[in-house]
Amino acid sequence: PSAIYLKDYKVPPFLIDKTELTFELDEATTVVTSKLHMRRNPDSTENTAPLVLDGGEDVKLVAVAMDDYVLPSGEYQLVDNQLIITATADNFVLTCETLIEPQNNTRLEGLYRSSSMFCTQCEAEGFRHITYYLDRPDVMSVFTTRIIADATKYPVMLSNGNEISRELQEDGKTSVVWHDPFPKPAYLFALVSGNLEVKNDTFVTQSQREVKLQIFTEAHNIDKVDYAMEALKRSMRWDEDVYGREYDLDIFMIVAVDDFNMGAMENKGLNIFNSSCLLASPETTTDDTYLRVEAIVAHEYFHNWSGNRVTCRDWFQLSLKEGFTVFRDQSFSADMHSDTVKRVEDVSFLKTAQFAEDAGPMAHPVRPASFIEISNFYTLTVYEKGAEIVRMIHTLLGAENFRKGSDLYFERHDGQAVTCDDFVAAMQDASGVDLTQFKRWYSQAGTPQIRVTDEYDAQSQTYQLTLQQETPATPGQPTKLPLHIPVRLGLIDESGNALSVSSSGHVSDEHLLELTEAEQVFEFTQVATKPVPSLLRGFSAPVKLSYDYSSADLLLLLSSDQDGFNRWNAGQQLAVNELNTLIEQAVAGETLSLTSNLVEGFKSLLQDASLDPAMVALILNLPSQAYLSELAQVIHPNAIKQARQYLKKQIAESLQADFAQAYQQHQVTGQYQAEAKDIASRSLKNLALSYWLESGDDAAKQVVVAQFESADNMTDQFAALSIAVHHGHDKADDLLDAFYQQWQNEPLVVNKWLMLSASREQEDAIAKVTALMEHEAFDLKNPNKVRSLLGGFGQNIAAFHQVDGSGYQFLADQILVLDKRNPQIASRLCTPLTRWKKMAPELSVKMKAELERIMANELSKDVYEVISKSLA
Ligand code: HT7
Ligand code: ZN
Repeated sequence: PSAIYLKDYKVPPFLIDKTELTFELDEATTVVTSKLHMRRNPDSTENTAPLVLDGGEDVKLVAVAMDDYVLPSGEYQLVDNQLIITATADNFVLTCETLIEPQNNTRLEGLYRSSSMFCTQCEAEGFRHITYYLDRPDVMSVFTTRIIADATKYPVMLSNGNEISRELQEDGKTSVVWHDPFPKPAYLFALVSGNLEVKNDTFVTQSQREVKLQIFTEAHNIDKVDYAMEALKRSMRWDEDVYGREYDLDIFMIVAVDDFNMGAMENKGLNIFNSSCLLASPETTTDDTYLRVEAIVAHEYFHNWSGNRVTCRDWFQLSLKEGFTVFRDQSFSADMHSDTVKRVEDVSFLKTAQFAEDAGPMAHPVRPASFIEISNFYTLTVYEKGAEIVRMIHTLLGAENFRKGSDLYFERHDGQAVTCDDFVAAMQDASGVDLTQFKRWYSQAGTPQIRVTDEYDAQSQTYQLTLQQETPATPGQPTKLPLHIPVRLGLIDESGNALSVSSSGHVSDEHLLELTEAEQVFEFTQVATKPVPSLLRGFSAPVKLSYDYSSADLLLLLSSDQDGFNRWNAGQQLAVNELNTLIEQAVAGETLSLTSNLVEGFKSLLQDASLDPAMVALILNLPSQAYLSELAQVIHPNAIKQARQYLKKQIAESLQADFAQAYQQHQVTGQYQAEAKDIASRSLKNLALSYWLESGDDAAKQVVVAQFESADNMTDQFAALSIAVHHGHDKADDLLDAFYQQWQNEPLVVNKWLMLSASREQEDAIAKVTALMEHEAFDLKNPNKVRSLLGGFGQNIAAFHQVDGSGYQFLADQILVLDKRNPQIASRLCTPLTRWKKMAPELSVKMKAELERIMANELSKDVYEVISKSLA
């Protein structure tokens, strides 16, 4: 397989003004007829280029006609899944008849079957698995779609836009026509047909138009869509209030499907969701999932403007829509719940997973310069780091100018397919802020590092901060240029009070520094006393910042920083410092012992009633195995695990009574609500229970079982179960069995059970996971189940990182099997193996051997790209 490059971009030689599609849905062979109203692109210089349409190996061409002339086989060619027609007029209608077999489509790209329904997934290049087309985002067309099916089996027949006719045909089948007036690329096309139930609602827009809202599911799930419907209405209102964006069609539909490669898809007017990201009920859904459902409903809805009305010119610009839309959904969730909690969660995820990606073999810029398979670039870098870039623009411009910038962007580019440069240009033009250097964020991969040193002169009451930035080399990018980095900061005195100081003539207790050079000195005057700097407040840039804080400084920040985010960060840093010392001791085979006063810091947090319990829980939650691995130069998984367990036990034993008390104190009474206040209490209560059990108190053992048995919501029941399983509770087996018995008819809950069972650390864990693959609850065809089981296994440190390499071998075997069915899923499963270079040598060789074994097979483009880049 070969790479394609951003530098080779050319405008399409042909355009498709109108696309008319007919689907004759059938269990055996589905017939697709397309009529493409085409013309040569006046902006293209390739005036004599042949017409090249993309198809797939699973699309069988029956007939092709140009205007009314049926092309004989000598007048077109089929090469590498492309349909090539050399002689074309300047304007013509191309008609194609193709046959596809959705029931045999295991890749879940294009048109496929999920349970009893037909559904589609066309982003990024799925449409070519339906029919021959110019399957690229800069070809935007007005679609009319006719669906013909047996309405007794498939009464619901949906596509984009508005339904314009429905009639019973003479042959007994039903024909439904949909028309979408907004030009769109093929990746936003959608079709759904099946026997579905619907929940109806309405939304009145800011200009008083009534929009019909519909959520479709299979009958047994329709009672779980109320929360998503409310979340949708909140999203629609928020986008009007915050961005001035109104919905544009008369109907907005969402469909839940069980088999889906990702979370959800923003098809115009017809979003399709993985049921795990849409369905919610208190008994079956945890708080985390409630928040995820709300965020994903919002994310897909927000794409209607940031993605659909204004789309990407090419797939290298993916972050144009994804980074911006993630930023929008993060802001929405922050507004709906707690700003600080949301920021901590997002940053924690970024620092754990995106930083690891940025330091690994697949590191790429937010706007990649090349790819082999675009599906591999739906990454944390494009999404999460992309959102951080938009957030930095927001910080540099301020809220008001940012809004002017987004207004200008939507106005200037409505109906167009554009680039990240166009986005930045709109922000710059609307605000007058020069973003020329800032644009390097889009093209440079790697996580920048900022080293900070300081100097205080008591006599002149002057404080100097020196900031040095450097971005490490990444594959294909050996050297980097300085970036434009916004650094928000405040200074605090030894009692924790904010110091109001002067910088560049501006007096305030918070400042925004703009770091643009490799090294820069910033001076503050009127600094009454030697300060402790609170740096990078709110995580104002996606960087690794280091400053030589003493433990006392960190405790001061933890207890008194005015910035909630930095209080959490100080707590994390204290815990990381302690854990790193313990990890060193474990690697050296020494007896572990604590060296800091972390426990005292945690005690005062637990006793401070003025704090948000959610923040206390976040701080007391020790840095994850994955985050500590990201920070390590060389990863020793078992030493990290040992260090975490030891620290947890020490904290638990020292603060046993505090945890027992916190558990009682944060009980939530009344009906379950997925509201910030209750979620916060449940998170602290369950964290306290986990520490309390770890302390060895027998009373906690009983409480765990009692909570499991009496909980009226999944958050509490699953928390009790996970605590029992991970702390080796003697009733863990019974509880796992009871849980399966109780929920065996709820697939989404069963998936949680699969994940937890696979992550359970036991001697014979690989055998247990192998047995689970044969369990009635498992299904290799279903991505959610594969992710649950193999994702759970990946978290099983002892099993996955067996020194004999059997854990890696097991995963490699699964990747090879899955690659034949579903390359996108197989490719994502490779991630843990790609981190082999940082692993302790005895593990690293075993991982590499498995990568080489995979590489020796005939692979999909997806897996080939990831494995070959990892071995390079
Ligand atoms: N824009 C959507 C991307 C997506 C996708 C990409 C590749 C393969 C399958 C997929 N399903 C959905 C999701 C989003 O970011 O909103
Ligand atoms: Zn998206």
